[in-house]
Amino acid sequence: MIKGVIIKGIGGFYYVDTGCGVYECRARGVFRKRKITPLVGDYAGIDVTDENKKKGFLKEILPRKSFLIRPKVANVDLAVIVFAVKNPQPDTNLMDRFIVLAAERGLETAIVLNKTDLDPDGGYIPMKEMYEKAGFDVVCHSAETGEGTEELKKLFADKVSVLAGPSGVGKSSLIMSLNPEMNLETGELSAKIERGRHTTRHTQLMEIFPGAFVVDSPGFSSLSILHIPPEELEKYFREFQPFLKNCRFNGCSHVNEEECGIREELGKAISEERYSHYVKFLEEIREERKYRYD
Ligand SMILES: Nc1nc2c(ncn2[C@@H]2O[C@H](COP(=O)(O)OP(=O)(O)OP(=O)(O)O)[C@@H](O)[C@H]2O)c(=O)[nH]1
Ligand SMILES: [Mg+2]
Ligand SMILES: [Zn+2]
Repeated sequence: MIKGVIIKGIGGFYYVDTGCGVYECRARGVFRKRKITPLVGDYAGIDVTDENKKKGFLKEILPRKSFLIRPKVANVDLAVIVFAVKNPQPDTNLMDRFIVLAAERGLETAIVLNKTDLDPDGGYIPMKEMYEKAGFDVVCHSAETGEGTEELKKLFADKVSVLAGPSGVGKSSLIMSLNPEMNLETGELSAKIERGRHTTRHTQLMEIFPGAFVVDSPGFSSLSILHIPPEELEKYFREFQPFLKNCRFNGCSHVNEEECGIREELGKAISEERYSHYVKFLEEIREERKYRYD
């Protein structure tokens, strides 16, 4: 048996990079029985069945350090959330959902505001400042002008990162701007809407420069946070953390309780916009739980 990392999974085949080539592998039935779905980013043991044709079988998946559901990927260190400053318009509600999910999975998070060339007046600066104030690294990038390329190289160095964000924000283009040899398919937004599908159709792991492993994945337009217990939501808003101790009541939900440390910081250390998403998410989660009988 030899070991490698799953870089792609398509049509029942898993492509495993062992460092001595990429092997096309089928999964043994044992995975189905144990209800394990191999993911991009998984470290796997394989049995080679044909060395010349580079074919084999997946034999085992090594324990995972982390995994994300959207996109489906294992063992990443950093989630990089990519939004365009324009075309398509940024949606901070969706951005905050992704931030919550990545935090819940224990992943580091960074934000890229892409296509800055489309807004030379810098209308996105308040959004950048809002996320910086909340404690995130925010890189402004343009594949057109090359702004932010060096900062991105630093961000991706010596780790496994996943790019996540809506369709058309320029995730694949961003990878190509760092390494044109990657040869990924990119597509116009209008063409995507006409065809009703994403340009990137498969999640794929690649080494874009030595030591910098990046996962490109299809964009998403919605994300569910309903599985998160309501009392845990506050943990995933990082700027809330220093002020939780100031709430008068144990189990304060920070919505309408008196003497709430979070609401005292509104418009100060905590932005109204991020807080309004916290309240929305909490309502959604509570609403969903009303109809549960467990
Ligand atoms: N003006 C401008 N256009 C860009 C930039 N980056 C990407 N684009 C364009 O935006 C469109 C979408 O880019 P993609 O890289 O395919 O977007 P994606 O996020 O990979 O989309 P999916 O694969 O569908 O999730 C393409 O027409 C790109 O040429 C940028 O920095 N500036
Ligand atoms: Mg893409
Ligand atoms: Zn409170």
